Amino acid sequence: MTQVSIERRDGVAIVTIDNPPVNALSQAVREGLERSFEEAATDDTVNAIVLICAGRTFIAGADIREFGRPIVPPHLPDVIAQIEASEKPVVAAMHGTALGGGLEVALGCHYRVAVLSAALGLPEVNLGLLPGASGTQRLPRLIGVERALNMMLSGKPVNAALALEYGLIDKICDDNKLLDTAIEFAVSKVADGPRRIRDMSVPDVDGNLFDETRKAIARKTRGLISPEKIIQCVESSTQVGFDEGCKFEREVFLECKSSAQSDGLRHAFFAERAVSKVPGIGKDTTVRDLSSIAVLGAGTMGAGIAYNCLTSGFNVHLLDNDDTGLERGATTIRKLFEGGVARGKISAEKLAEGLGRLNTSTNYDDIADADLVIEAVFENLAIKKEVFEKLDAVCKDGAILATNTSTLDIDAIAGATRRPHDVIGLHFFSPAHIMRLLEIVRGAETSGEVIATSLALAKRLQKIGVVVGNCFGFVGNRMLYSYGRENQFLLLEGAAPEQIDQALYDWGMAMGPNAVGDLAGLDVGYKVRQERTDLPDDPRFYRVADLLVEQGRFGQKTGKGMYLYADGSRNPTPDPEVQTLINEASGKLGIERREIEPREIIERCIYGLISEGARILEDGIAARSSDIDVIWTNGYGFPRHRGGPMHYADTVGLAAVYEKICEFRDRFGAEFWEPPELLKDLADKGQNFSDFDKG
Ligand code: T1G
Ligand code: NAD
Repeated sequence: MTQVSIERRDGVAIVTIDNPPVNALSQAVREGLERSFEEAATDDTVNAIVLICAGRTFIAGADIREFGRPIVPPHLPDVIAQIEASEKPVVAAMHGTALGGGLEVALGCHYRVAVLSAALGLPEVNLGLLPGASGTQRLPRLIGVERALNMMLSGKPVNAALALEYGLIDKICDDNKLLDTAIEFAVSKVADGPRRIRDMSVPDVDGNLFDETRKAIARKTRGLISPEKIIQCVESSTQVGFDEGCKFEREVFLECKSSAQSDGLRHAFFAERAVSKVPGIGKDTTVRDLSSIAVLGAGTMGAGIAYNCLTSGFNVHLLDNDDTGLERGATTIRKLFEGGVARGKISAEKLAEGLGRLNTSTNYDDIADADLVIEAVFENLAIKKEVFEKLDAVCKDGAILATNTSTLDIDAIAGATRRPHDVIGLHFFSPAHIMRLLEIVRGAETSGEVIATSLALAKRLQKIGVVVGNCFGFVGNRMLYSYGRENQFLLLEGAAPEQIDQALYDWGMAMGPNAVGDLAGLDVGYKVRQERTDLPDDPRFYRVADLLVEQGRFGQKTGKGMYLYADGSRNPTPDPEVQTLINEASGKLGIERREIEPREIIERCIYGLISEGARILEDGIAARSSDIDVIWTNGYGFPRHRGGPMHYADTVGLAAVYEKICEFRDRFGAEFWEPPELLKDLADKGQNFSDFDKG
């Protein structure tokens, strides 16, 4: 199939790209553009050119799949230069999302027309890249330096109305009038001829802008390479000519493209798109209609989940068996709405409309007609089984009964009903209305319909739904146990809480394990450990955490946990009392404390994750290693630019990871560090986890 075609109408050549799903600028498309613009340039019957795309969107960027290998000519900057050099006016006609290289192509055109619903952006920074086809030199010339910089550093698209205001586009038209409007516009520009952005000068700008921008984004872009490169490129546009600026841009673009960070972020991009491909669930699997959702338990999670459902358009019934709890939950939801209005995220009308779809009660009969029930009561199996027995009795046939349990056995909970095929785990992450991850836990009898409906629900809630199997802690929390275990051991062996947290924070984790424990509440983990009967018989296992909880130090919620939180602040301060407690515990356990280097802290905590991740793949609890990566980068603050724990292992090399884990086994014992068979097998074959996924 030709991916680029050309036809003529009224003396206008219409060059159409048709490369589903998003008209990415693959090598074939670049070649097709080169050929078509050559043809249009040399055809005397052609006075102007319109570039348009078939399908759901204008060009959504370079073909990211090509970035893992050497780029094959024609190179995009050359194709764009050819388009701009046209003596006949070229009009870009845009719909859907004109992104990255797609917007750069449009900036190579002389004029731009877009439909009202279009979005235009340079999201390369999200892939650890920068606009590498003259975008950093053209956009400042067209819309000004500051706006251009903001668009490139945020990676967020602007809508057509704002693009018109910026001068990024010349005309907006109705969604169904794009081609006609573009042809008419092209004809109207024949007399004017081309208007080349390269010939425009960069508007003056306050020289301090770049350093101020660096300061402003420092925290958010901590450890990332490409944001600084973007600033350097845009700064160069104010200092050197167009061609020299483009030359510099290309050099740093190629540097970013070959970086481990971009590789990690590109992996994350595709991994998040792969999660929706679930074995046994096809496009023909029935998705049930969901309009009314009941949320059971109005606590920390219940209130957040209810708010998320309300802001996604569902009718919500919040139920709790405790009036105070219910009132607290309803108040939390109202405050979340008011916070949204205060931040300008939602309108007062939306607040009223949203709260209008909320009902509350303590009576189970009031939720008999709910299409979906999401249970978020105490993390106690007996209580959850009792609740599901009640739900089974009152809820209509066909209702989906979901539990937000963080660790408990879905099959045991489903076993309390006569409809285990309608029971599923929907594991939200705190805060539920913010965290993008939704672990969808399939029980042994959960039906395909219920799984497919849960995936559709995740999309409506703007979550990334990852389907996983049923075991203790599913994927995320099961791996967290290994990560946390090593943290606990390191505390006893000589590392201070703040030292461990700093090492992992510097390595890229959003927060260290001890600060996370205090945030989530040390009592939550303690209660879970108390319920478990299969914990290792090792006196060191979560010893420090247990001692803190037994002293009432639950974390932020009690003003002290592993750290101190003065006057309700959320800033952790090391507490000498805790260090004394830890030193005494080491003494009682006969552990000789020693100096521990950051490298050992990182390797033990991260390789603990990788090792448990490999076991999860062996057990079939996750379908792909990339699913594990999506869970940890979206639910546990694992650095996205490292791609996730399994991708990180691939970048280190599984042979080296295996060797290190064997060393840990020999030093710390096989109970916790026996290398998984899968890891040994892949390492022996010189393969990695992405090969496992392909298999
Ligand atoms: N290259 C290759 N495949 C792509 C792609 C791309 N740029 N964009 C999307 N896909 C695939 C995706 O993997 C999925 O495949 C399918 O298309 C649908 O995507 C030189 C260096 C456009 C807003 O960063 O943000 O240009 O899973 O499920 O939710 O300066 O895709 O079906 O097999 O996401 O409707 C810059 C990336 C590239 C935009 C559509 N561009 N794409 O969202 O569908 S770098 C981007 C998106 C660049 C230049 C630089 C979104 C979307 P599959 P989807 P969607
Ligand atoms: P919470 O203690 O804040 O709230 C639980 C609520 O359930 C309380 O309001 C309580 O009154 C109510 N409740 C208890 N028994 C009930 C019953 N029989 N019928 C109706 N309501 C009842 O707890 P939480 O932190 O929101 O956790 C709820 C669930 O979500 C647990 O299973 C937990 O493991 C899970 N979870 C928690 C987090 C987290 O970070 N807190 C994250 C993910 C999942």
